[in-house]
Amino acid sequence: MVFSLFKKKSTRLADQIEKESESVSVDTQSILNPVTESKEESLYDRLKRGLSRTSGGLVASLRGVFGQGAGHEEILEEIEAILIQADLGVKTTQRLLDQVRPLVETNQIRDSTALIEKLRELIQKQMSLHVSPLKLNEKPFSVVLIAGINGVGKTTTTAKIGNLLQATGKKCMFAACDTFRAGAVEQLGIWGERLNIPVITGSEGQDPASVAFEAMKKAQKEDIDVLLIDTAGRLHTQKNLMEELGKIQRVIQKNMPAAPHEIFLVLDSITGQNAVHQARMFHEMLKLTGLVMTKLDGTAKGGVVFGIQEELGLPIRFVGVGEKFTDLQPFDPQSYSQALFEEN
Ligand SMILES: Nc1nc2c(ncn2[C@@H]2O[C@H](COP(=O)(O)OP(=O)(O)OP(=O)(O)O)[C@@H](O)[C@H]2O)c(=O)[nH]1
Ligand SMILES: [Mg+2]
Repeated sequence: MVFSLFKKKSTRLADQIEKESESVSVDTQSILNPVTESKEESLYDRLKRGLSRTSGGLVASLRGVFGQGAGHEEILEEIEAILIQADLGVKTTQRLLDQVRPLVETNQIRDSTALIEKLRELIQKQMSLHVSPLKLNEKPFSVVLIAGINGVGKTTTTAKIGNLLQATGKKCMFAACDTFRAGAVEQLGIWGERLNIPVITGSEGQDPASVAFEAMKKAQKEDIDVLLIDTAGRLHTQKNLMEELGKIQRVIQKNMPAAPHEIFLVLDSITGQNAVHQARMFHEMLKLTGLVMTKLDGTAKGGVVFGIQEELGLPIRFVGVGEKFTDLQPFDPQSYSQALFEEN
């Protein structure tokens, strides 16, 4: 059944979505060129604001590294501690240090400005290696599967991606495959209504794979460009969750062997390095094509975005930098590395 009108709305959620929807002003150009735009608050400004808790501490600490009389070893140890503090991860930090060490030891880097610029450059270069185009132009339509554990921001991210794509002229459809919780279906339904994006739903407890199957048929019939499938984050056990996702994936593939074209894992940045473990678990099951890091605005450990990409070799596709509707943006290594070291 296609989600239509909600007679009885969960008012708090509806109010919240209404509030967010009011501030929707998606600029098509900025989706295509996220780096260069400058409107009232550009994408970059929003990213900078989202990352300010991380960059504030990171830059202030790095500024203090070249104190009077500090020896090379002392300086390098301090840099190491600061990068780990920002949650870049131990291995990733080591790799950065290996590149910075000879420059510090030969005095090619002897002040914090040069150090920060070098770190920024290395992070940008490294992250750019993983950039690859999204498969969202597939025929007859593209299928995007959104997975992740409980509460990381899957449903909100599904809606936000739908909105971004819609602004670039793509006709979208949502499939609410979290049938475990009645509220989950309703939540996506409200987003669909607000964004004018059809939502395929099932009844509570219905096999989510059958909802995905129905959505595939509807998407074909209704000439949809991108079908976005929201899934459950919590089931009775983790094993159940993985099996359910596997089943959804098989049903989609049976319908269209090349699909899902994109499989995104949504990760809450606040989880820090634990996200690496989550990503490994999901990657094993689903063969992920990319990651979405949410809630960068709520953490002082925004370095985790770099750490995770380095650990897993998976591209970051989008980042969430706030609860507002416009606070999701395509990931761009240059903006990220710049915002990470921005003076507040
Ligand atoms: N600050 C902030 N909050 C976010 C962001 N993304 C999502 N949220 C909030 O995180 C909460 C959970 O979001 P949902 O989209 O319901 O998460 P979910 O993964 O679908 O949750 P389950 O379906 O219960 O597994 C909501 O309050 C969102 O507004 C973000 O980038 N920043
Ligand atoms: Mg959800």
